[in-house]
Amino acid sequence: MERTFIAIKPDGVQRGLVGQIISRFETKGFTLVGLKIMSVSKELAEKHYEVHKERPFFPSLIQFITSGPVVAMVWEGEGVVASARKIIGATNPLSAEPGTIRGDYGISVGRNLIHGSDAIETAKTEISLWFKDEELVSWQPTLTPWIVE
Ligand code: IDP
Ligand code: MG
Repeated sequence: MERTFIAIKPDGVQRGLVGQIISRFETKGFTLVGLKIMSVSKELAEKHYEVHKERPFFPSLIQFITSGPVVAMVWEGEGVVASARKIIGATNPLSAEPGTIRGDYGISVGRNLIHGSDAIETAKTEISLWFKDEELVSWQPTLTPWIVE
C-alpha cells in the first residue's frame, strides 16, 4: 500500500496546529502508520533537504527546521502521495488555495507549516530516513469498508 512522509514543521507545532493538521489527513480517510515528535538534528535536516543544498534559502531552511520540535508522520492509502500534496497546497502559502493547509494557515514561504513527499520514490527514501521499520505500524482500520469501495 502507498505511503507518504509528512512532517509538521516547528511553526505548525509552536502555533498549536498539530491536531487540526492531523485531522485533515484522518478525516480524508488515510491511515496513520507512524507518528513521533522530535528535535531534528542538523545532519537529518541537511539529508532531508539535500536537493536544495545549493539554493540561497538552504541555510535559513536548515536553521528553521532545527529550531523547534517537528511532528513526523507516515500516512497510508491509495494515492496518498499526490493527495497529501493537494491537501498541503502550494509551497508559497500566499499562492496556496483556501482549503489547503498552507492556504488556510500561512502567509510566508519560509513558514509554510508542513512538508509532504513529492513522489512515491521520494516518499520511500524519506520514510526510511525519518523512521525505523519497527516504528511503523501496519493495521487495518475497521472503518475501511465505509471509506474504500
Ligand atoms: P515543498 O515543501 O512544497 O515541496 P520545495 O520547493 O521542495 O517545496 O522547498 C522545500 C522547502 O524549502 C519549502 O517547503 C520551504 O520551507 C522552503 N523554501 C522553498 N523555497 C523557498 C524560498 O524561496 N524562500 C524560503 N524558503 C523556501
Ligand atoms: Mg519539496
